[in-house]
Amino acid sequence: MADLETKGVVLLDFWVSPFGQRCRIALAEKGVEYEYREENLGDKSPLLLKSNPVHKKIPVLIHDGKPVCESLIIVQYIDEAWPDRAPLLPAEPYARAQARFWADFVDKKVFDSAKNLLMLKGEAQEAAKEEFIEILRLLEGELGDKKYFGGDAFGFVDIALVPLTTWFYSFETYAGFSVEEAVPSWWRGASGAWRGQVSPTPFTTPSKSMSMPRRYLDSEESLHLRVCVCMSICVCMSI
Ligand SMILES: N[C@@H](CCC(=O)N[C@@H](CS)C(=O)NCC(=O)O)C(=O)O
Repeated sequence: MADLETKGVVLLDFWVSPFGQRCRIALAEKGVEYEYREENLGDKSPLLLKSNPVHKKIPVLIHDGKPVCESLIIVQYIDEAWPDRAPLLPAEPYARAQARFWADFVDKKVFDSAKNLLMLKGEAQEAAKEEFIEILRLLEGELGDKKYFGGDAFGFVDIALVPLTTWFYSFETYAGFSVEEAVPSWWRGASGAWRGQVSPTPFTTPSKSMSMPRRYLDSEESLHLRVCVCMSICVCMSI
């Protein structure tokens, strides 16, 4: 059994975690072979507790025995550790800083606002909905006419955001709004690019939700249910 002394790449993950999906997408983009280890978040493995003693959360990437924690830091690490293929961050320092800014924005704003959408009710939920739509509009403005956030190539900000869009159907259903109506150009642009470029077969969550690159998902069965379960787990355990 592999442990922290093992050579190679191990990903401690939870199959529907959007944070874990970021790491899986980055590893797939780079063509890195790795061992996937599913964690039971209700009964965390000694390896997870040892590798991420501060937050005790997945994902954790263990590379040649050295653990790296926090999904955005893991994606940047993957980009630097395997630099020869599919650059995820731009080379130019200012463009790199901008990419980090927007990925951080996705973490701080999209995720936190989404939690409010699911947890608040009545007027407070209405306010959360307005805030969420405003956040999507800011992202829409940053995307502009570009195919991906970084330009022509799928990259760091796309990886930060794509897994969270698989939750959009749940948000829409729960909070009663339509992302497509609220930010139509972003819907057409970003989701179209992700569908067309990243996945040959569009993966669509039930109804009209945003697409998720299919090759990065295990199965399309009951995605909505799984997303809700994961969302509940993530929300419940981080508040
Ligand atoms: N900021 C972290 C968030 C990771 C996270 O929230 N992971 C959840 C699963 S989706 C987790 O491990 N929860 C278990 C816990 O909080 O005890 C990242 O980007 O990696």
